[in-house]
Amino acid sequence: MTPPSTLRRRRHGARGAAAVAVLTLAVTAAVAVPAQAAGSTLKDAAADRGRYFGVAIAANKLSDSTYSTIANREFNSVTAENEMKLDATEPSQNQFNFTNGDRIVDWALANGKTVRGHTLAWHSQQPGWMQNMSGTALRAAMLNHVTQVATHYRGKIHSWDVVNEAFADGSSGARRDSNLQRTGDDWIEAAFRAARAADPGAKLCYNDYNTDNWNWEKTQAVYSMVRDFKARGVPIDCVGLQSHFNSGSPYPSNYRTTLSSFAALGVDVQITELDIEGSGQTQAETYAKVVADCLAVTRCTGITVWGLRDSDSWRSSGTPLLFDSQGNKKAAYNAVLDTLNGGVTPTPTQNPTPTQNPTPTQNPTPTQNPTPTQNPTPTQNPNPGGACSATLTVSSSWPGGYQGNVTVTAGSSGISGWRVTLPGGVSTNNVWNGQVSGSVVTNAPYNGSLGSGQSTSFGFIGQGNAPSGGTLTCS
Ligand code: G2I
Repeated sequence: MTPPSTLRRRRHGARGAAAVAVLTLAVTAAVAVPAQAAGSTLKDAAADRGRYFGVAIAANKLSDSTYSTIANREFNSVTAENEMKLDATEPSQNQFNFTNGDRIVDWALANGKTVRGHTLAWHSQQPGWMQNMSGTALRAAMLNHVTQVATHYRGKIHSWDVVNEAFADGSSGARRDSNLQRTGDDWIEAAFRAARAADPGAKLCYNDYNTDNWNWEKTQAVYSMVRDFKARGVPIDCVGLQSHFNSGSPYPSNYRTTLSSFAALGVDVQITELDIEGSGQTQAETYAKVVADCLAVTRCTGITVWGLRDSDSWRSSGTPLLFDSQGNKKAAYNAVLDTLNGGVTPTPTQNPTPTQNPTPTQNPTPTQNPTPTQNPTPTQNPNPGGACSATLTVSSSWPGGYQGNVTVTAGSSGISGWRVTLPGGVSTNNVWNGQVSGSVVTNAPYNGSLGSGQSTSFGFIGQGNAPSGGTLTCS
């Protein structure tokens, strides 16, 4: 891993050279000031890559100066961890309380940060009066809540989690049963339409957990809903992947495929509640992989960590955050910063059991997806001695089109670039994580270098009938 100081020296050098050509006297200032500022905090390093870096914060901790100093120094986006939820904002029907939500929004805007709104409609954290409602009365109350809260914050919210966690865990691919769901399947799109009407400037997101592994039914179910919304003109702009990772619900090796697949639907992807249980280098490496995956997908526009210090986490015993309980930077912090600065491009290690999710601790009902119907288990590298090998899977199809995903795996010598020939008859000009010319796809600038046995992947939208999957020519 390249130490941050080395990276900063490299950045100084590049900027200094440009400055020399303009005005020698300005070199010292041009080198020292902007280069030191850029890339030395999470927010600056992320901004250099066109992303935001956010944190979930609690209003009552803003008076803790260690907390507010770090939050202000490192992050340029904030999410209210609890203060904008339904029970907080509408404790009695039609009587709204924005006191704590406003404290966070005011602090954020005063300090030049954007705000993610969390959340307008959710089965959980409902006030008592709403928990007891059903049918048309509940539908009307939910829409009134969406309208009133989004109107109150109009113009101040970058992205709203309009609907949170509406799909069931497990392999059903069904909606989660809830009082909101029982008002009719169209409750989600109704909420999105109400949010758009109330705040046309905010990006509107669907947000969920256990939607990180591309092979899981829950991921596929959310993907199908978003595709349907886009096809029918329901106003959705983004998908939030919460990404709470631990040993029971680990970072999946196909995470980048999930990000790029959602993005290919024409929505932004945001990592909205990132935390990774663990410690030391193992935790740091997983954080680096998540960041590298987001950077590899143009429409992955930002990352939010779900809390500041380990002691602030909803899972504090798992020490899942970037700062320790005293506010010191952890190895995970350095890994994230290095990756944002371009120092690390880890290739995800293969998950030995990509379709299993043994016992995710966050879930009331652990997710099992023993029989993913859409995406066969990635095949082993059939050609370990060659330069590279490539396998095609078709992850979904619809009348007139399909989505293909190709995993490229380096042979035992490693490679510095790759070239994959798509099957005859495939027609596409829509490829991500690769560059297409006719039927040949070559690596993108950032994913050509693969060490021995390492893999990367690219995706494409094809027209017509889907080809059968299998091995492709790779050189
Ligand atoms: O559960 C983790 C997150 C999953 N996705 C949606 C998020 O909204 C959710 O956040 C957590 C907060 O981190 C917790 O802080 O949501 C929990 C339930 O809304 C939050 O827990 C609540 C406790 O249930 C309350 O008893 C407590 O008063 O936190 C409150 C403030 O500490």
